[in-house]
Formats: sequence, C-alpha cells, structure tokens
Amino acid sequence: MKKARYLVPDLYTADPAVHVFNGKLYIYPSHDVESGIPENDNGDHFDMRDYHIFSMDDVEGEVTDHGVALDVKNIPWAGRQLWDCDCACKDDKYYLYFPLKDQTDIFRIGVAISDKPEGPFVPQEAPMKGSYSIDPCVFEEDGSHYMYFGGLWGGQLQRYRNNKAIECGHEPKDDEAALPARIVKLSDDMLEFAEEPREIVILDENGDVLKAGDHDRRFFEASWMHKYQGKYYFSYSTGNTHQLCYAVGDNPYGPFTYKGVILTPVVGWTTHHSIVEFKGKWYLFHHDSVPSGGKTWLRSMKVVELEYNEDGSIKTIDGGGE
Ligand code: FUB
Repeated sequence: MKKARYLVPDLYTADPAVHVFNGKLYIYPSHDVESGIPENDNGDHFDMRDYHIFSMDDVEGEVTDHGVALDVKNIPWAGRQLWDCDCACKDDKYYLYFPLKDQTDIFRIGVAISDKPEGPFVPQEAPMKGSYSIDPCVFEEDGSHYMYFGGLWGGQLQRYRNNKAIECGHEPKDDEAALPARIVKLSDDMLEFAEEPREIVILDENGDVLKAGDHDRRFFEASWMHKYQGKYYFSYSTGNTHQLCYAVGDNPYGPFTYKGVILTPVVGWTTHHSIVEFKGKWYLFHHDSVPSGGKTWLRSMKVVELEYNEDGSIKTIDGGGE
C-alpha cells in the first residue's frame, strides 16, 4: 500500500489509536462533529460527544463500524469534550482511556471497561486519580502497561509542573526546556496510576534537551509509542508547526533522541497518529481535513504504509498539506 487510504467515508473521525487484538486491527478514533462553536486556540470547537470503534481484518479490506462504544452522557463526572482515546487489553478485559473535561472544565483522564475490544465500555465513577491533560496512549511490554499523555494549549499541559497545577499556566520562555509529555506505569488493575508521572525528555543530536522555542521539533501533543528492532520510538505532533516527529530511546521511560519527521503537515491544523505492525508490514494511521474541505474540526482518518531505512530511521511521508 503506497497511497494513503481514507477509512470511513460517512463519519468524521480523527486521532486513530490502532491495536491488533485477536488477529484483527481495532481503531479507536475521536468522533468529530459540527458543534457550531467558533474556532479558538483553546480547541473549544472540538466538542466531541461519543466514540465509535472500528475493526478491519485487513488494511486494504472492509472497515466495520461497531457503533457507539461510549457516550459522554453516560460518564458520571463528565463536563465536555471527549478527545483522543486509546485502548489496552489485560486478562481478556479491555480498558478504554479517554480525556474529558470535568465539570470545572479541567481535562482529566477516565477509564471505561468492556469484555470486548469494540465495547460497549462502562465508565468508572470518577477520573483516574492524579490524571491531567489529554491524549492518553497505552503501551504494553512484558505484562506492564505504560500510559503516555499530555498536550499543550487546549490540552492544558502548560498548567502543570511536577504533576501539580500551577496558578498561572504558561509555556516556558523560548530558551528554556520545552514542556515534556508524561509517562506513568498503570496499576495492576489498570484503573489508576501506579506511580507519579515522569517527564519524557527529548534530546537533540548534541544531547541537549529540546527548547520550548524549537517549535519544529518540540513535543506538543499526540504521544504514541512503538518498538522496532529493540528500540523505543516515541512519536508526537509538534502542534503549531503541524509535523509528526519521532525520537528514539532504549527503554519506555527514555530519554529519547530526536530523529526526524514521520509526516509533513496535512490539510487541517491538527495531526495525530498511531504506528502499528500488522501481517509483517508497518502502517501509519493518521487524519486530515481534505474530505471536509479543510475544516480543521471535521477530520477523516487514513492509513498508509510506513517504511524504515536500514539504520532504523523512518522514511518521511508527505502529508499533502502546506
Ligand atoms: O481531537 C482533539 C484533539 O486534537 C486531540 O486530542 C489532539 O491530539 C488533536 O488531534
């Protein structure tokens, strides 16, 4: 597959998190809707209210929509805005992790449980203790599960230092260290954090921490983790410079060294993805706003093959945007 393929023509879907469960691909995307809320840097126009889950037997084959798996109206602590989710499996149970603003308009991360990868999912009564910001992504290794999370601006990450909310959240000055994504190990029951979240440090080619002013390379949102040839690839969006980038490390916690661009800008403001191996090939699932005529809050997910060079670097894919 050399040409990107749109996956769902009849629903706007974005931020695809993809996993192989029981030999099939399961896609956990955001479900975009026309809310009528004006666009702003806070992302208020991304006012999503439910999740649909999709599956595929083959990357080129039919995409099955399993219907609504979780609705905001069934989440006891809900305020608004169901953003990018992810799913993990342990002992034949499936755990859907989702960011949602609580009733004080603060993003928290919630978890909902199902016996099936496609749901329906039953949410817990309260968000995960100590959770904040957006874009949870869960990576499993040797039976342990690690959550990566965080997102700037509307994702509220700038409001936190050392896992505590600060009075007046803002990004650091350009010559200071960039705000990092976070990683946290999950508890054995998958429902809480097992430790204090730690910072994901991204270094440049000289071993220096990326600076806040380095908008072409610094973390903004959309964490994803995959492992290739024994190395850990942390990938993410640079937000206001609209690139998907990656950094490589020797263990899930990092540090990671910046390596390059996976996907150049797409049509639309946001870019968000997952990387998965299926039937011996690697794929990049992502989204753009081409089918909606460029409306950044009405996105459509796509898949394209992802290739590596012999040295383990990723071949950059053209996103087709500016
Ligand atoms: O879909 C809402 C937000 O847009 C996601 O949480 C971000 O990663 C961006 O894609």
